[in-house]
Amino acid sequence: MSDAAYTPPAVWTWEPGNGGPFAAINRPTAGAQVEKELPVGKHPFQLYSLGTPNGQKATIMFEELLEAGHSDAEYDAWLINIGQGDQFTSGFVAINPNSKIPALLDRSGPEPIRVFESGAILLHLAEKFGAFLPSEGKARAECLSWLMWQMGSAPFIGGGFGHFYHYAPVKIEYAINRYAMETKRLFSVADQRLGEARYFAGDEYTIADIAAYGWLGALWRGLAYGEAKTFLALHEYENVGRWVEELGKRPGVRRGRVVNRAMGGEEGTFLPERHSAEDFNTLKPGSI
Ligand SMILES: N[C@@H](CCC(=O)N[C@@H](CS)C(=O)NCC(=O)O)C(=O)O
Repeated sequence: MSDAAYTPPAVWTWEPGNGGPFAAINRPTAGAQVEKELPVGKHPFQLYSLGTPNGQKATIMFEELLEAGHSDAEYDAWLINIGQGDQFTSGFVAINPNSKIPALLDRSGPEPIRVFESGAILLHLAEKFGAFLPSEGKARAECLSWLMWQMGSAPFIGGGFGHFYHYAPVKIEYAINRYAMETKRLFSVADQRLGEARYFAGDEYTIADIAAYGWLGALWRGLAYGEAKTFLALHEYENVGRWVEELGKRPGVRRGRVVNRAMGGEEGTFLPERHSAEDFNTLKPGSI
């Protein structure tokens, strides 16, 4: 290995610029950096997000609920541009002290309820609408287990593999080997599960699938981290491929994955914000 040796000092200190391409946005402290309120629309649910794999979990869930006939699940999706620091405004921090998208304000009851962490948003909505979450027994336990598996594994794929393979200003062989191995292991876990069951929880499509699709789907379709699909030989995971293609035909998934996107494709093929079902009609034909 040719990586330069680094001896950590006794106490680490932060200097602006030592965070790679995220240097401008990441800091070692929490809390608001700017006083600014969030906009509020007319619907019961206010989503503040961006169309990343974590953000897509929430938009796919809303579109799946609407597709299933839950008209009370109407939502406003506002764009939080994490590259410009929108996650550090006082309004956003008030609903997510962790300053990460997605974050939700549920205004459907007598007092607004904040929900942050994509897994918590999925659970909150699933319980509220009695949808995409088996009510009891083995199927519920499987659903919750795979949901937590996904939430625990995403940082290894994104913060580990994606960061060191694609974003890091220096390519560190040790780090890439470590996280490529872990990402392939996670694909192997998913592939074995989807070889024995149609969906993660069993026969039923659930929030465990919605959570996993943003990540596994983006990598398997070659949409994340440059040449990662080839580098990780993701075509080997045929059961994951079968599942990604099946989910990719669902209207709720197709609509959800274009909402809150700010880039990555021709203009007019995605919706940075969504305030009504009619907004999809403004897209170029074939966008969803
Ligand atoms: N565990 C969180 C992770 C959310 C997350 O990492 N969001 C990223 C975008 S995918 C973000 O907001 N990053 C902004 C930052 O780190 O400043 C969840 O699943 O909601």
